[in-house]
Parts: sequence; structure tokens; C-alpha cells
Amino acid sequence: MHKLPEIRGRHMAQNESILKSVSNIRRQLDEAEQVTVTIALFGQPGSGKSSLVNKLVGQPLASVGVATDQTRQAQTYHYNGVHLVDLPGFDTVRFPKESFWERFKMDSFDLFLCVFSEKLGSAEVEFFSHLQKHGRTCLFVRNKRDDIWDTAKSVEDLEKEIREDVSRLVRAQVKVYFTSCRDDYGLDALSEAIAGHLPQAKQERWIESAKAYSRRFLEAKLALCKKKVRLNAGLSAANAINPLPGMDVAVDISILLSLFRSIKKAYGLNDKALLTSREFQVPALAQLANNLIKNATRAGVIRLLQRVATREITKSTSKYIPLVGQAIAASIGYGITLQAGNAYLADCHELASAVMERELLRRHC
Ligand SMILES: Nc1nc2c(ncn2[C@@H]2O[C@H](COP(=O)(O)OP(=O)(O)O)[C@@H](O)[C@H]2O)c(=O)[nH]1
Ligand SMILES: [Mg+2]
Repeated sequence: MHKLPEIRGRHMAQNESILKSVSNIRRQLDEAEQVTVTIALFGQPGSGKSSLVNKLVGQPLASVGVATDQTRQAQTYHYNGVHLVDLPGFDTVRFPKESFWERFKMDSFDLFLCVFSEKLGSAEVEFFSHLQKHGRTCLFVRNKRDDIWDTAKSVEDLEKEIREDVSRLVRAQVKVYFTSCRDDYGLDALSEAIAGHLPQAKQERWIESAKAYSRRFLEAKLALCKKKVRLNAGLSAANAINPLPGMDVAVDISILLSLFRSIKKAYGLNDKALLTSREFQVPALAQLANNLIKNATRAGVIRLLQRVATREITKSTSKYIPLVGQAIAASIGYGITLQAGNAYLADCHELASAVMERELLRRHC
């Protein structure tokens, strides 16, 4: 009996520590959720800006091949915290250079992409010099690399000429990224370069939202999602409001549900594509694709949790590294939700990797 106050004291301390960890996790997740990446694309109509927008995020956001009116407004495309802005022509009658900067809030962009497919125009050169003056970062993207061809010269020589020509025109030694929206050439290097020019938090937003064109990028997505699973597992276990039938464990299923959906989104796996795209209908992948849809429902989350719970309950929970606060990490609810989250993530990663291997194979054939 005399031990009671001490135990109660320990309980209170534990509760306090849980509350503190929960608010820490929530803050971390909220902060990450609010991070956005805003990238401007500029360049001649027909150079492939709309195509690049779609390719970079892997979603059909912009209409391709639509003759663009140089005097129109800026066009913004949103995907999962990434905003891609197709800027109108610089220094036109409607948007003269004097007011362009303020009008299109140039200071709000994280990065600029100058997209061209022919000789760089004088408007692009002038706009770049404004960007330089304001200390803004601009990457040069020579799109339609598949069109670079000459009977007398190699593609490498032609690329070198283009690089030298751009550097001469903008009077600076600049790197040129060669891309093709037709065969996906160079999209991996461009996307990685975009990530590399962003500060840490924005880099994570980019990695989460952009389409992966390399195994390395896919691995970076995996690492980010693992971190998300860990944090959400902690939150779900601490928020325990849904008892799992037949088990002495409760978790917050809605947290896991939205976690699963955000993982699916990070891998660009939307339900419509999973159900209809030929990509996922090959026998080896169809079952996996189906599971990803089924498991991202309330019933699916519960099923997955129960499956891992039976296994986890018999194991010691002490092995969990207390990354999200000692008390939560030691709980069985945390262990189960962590395992379920990682199982869902592993399936998404496996499917995305299989699709990427097929894409890489096609590209190198
Ligand atoms: N061959 C080739 N055509 C491309 C490439 N990127 C875009 N296109 C085509 O070029 C045209 C203009 O593309 P679009 O993205 O609408 O250019 P925008 O006017 O700059 O937005 C369309 O017919 C595209 O299909 C590419 O890398 N290679
Ligand atoms: Mg366009």
C-alpha cells in the first residue's frame, strides 16, 4: 500500500511525458504539412513548359500542345504542396518589365526554370538578368532533347554548342539540363537538381510530391515516408480512441487512414490509375495494386492492424527505439501501428519500384 503514491507519481510523469511527446509530434507533422514549394517556369510557347509540369509531378495537370497566348495570366498548377507556375511572356504590352516583378510576386518563388527548345530568346535572356540582379536561382532546361540531331555532329557536340551558346547569351557560365518529355531523358537529373536547390524542409516536400525517375529518388521517398510512419504511429497510439476488436489495444484509425493515403499519394499511386492503368494490370502487380486500394480504407486499416497485432502482442515491445517519446514508444499500440504503417509503405514501395524498373528497361531499350 505504501508504494501507491510513488506509482501514481510515476503514472503522472508518464502521462505528462506522453502529452509532451504528442504535442511535439503534432507540431512536427503540422509544420511539415504546411511547407510548400513554388516553382516558376518561363520560356517560349511550345518549348514544353506544360509537358514538364506534368512530367515533374507525374500528373496530367496542364493541357499540352495548346497554343498559348503570350498576354494571358500566369497559370498555376497545384499538387500536394507543390505549386508550379507557368509565367506569361516577360515585357509584353500587357505585362511590361517595370511592373512584372511585383505583379507576379517574383520574390515568392523558390526557384525558376527557363525552358527552351530552340535558341534562347531575348525576353528569356533579359528576364534571367533580372533574376540574377535579385539573387534568384534559375535552372536552364533545354527540352526536346530527342529533337537534337545533325547528320554531321554527335549529340554530345551539339549539346556542348547549346551550352556554350546559352552561357554566351546570358553572359554567365551556366549549367544546362537537357530533358525530353517524349522519352523522359534527363528528368531524373532535373528533379534532383530542383531538390538540391531547395532548403531542407522544402526539399522534403519536393521529394514527397515529385515523380521519381530514378531508384535513388524512390529511396529518398521511402526514407521520408518511414519518418512519417514513425511519427503517425506515435500519434495514433497516444490518441488511442478505437479499440481493436478482440485485443487489448486501441489506436486512432483515422490518423492511420490519412497516413496510408498520403503514402499512396507520395508514390503517385491514385486509385483510378491503380484500377485502370495497364501499368498495374500485369499479373505480378495487379494483386498488390488491389491491396493498396483495399488497405487504405477504414476496414482495410483495421484488418492490417489486426494481422500484425496477433504477431506483435506475443513479442516483447522493449525493442522499439523510443524515437517518439519513451512512454508511447514502449506501448504495444505503437508497435502495432508502426508495423502496419511500414507494411503499407513496403507495398507502395514495391509496386512503385516494379513500375520504375519497367520504365527504366523501356527507356534503355
Ligand atoms: N519531341 C518532343 N516534343 C515535346 C517535348 N515536350 C513537349 N513536346 C511537344 O511540344 C508541344 C508543346 O508542348 P507544351 O508542353 O504545350 O509547351 P508549352 O507551350 O511551353 O506549354 C506539344 O506538342 C508537346 O507534345 C519533348 O521533349 N520532345
Ligand atoms: Mg503551355
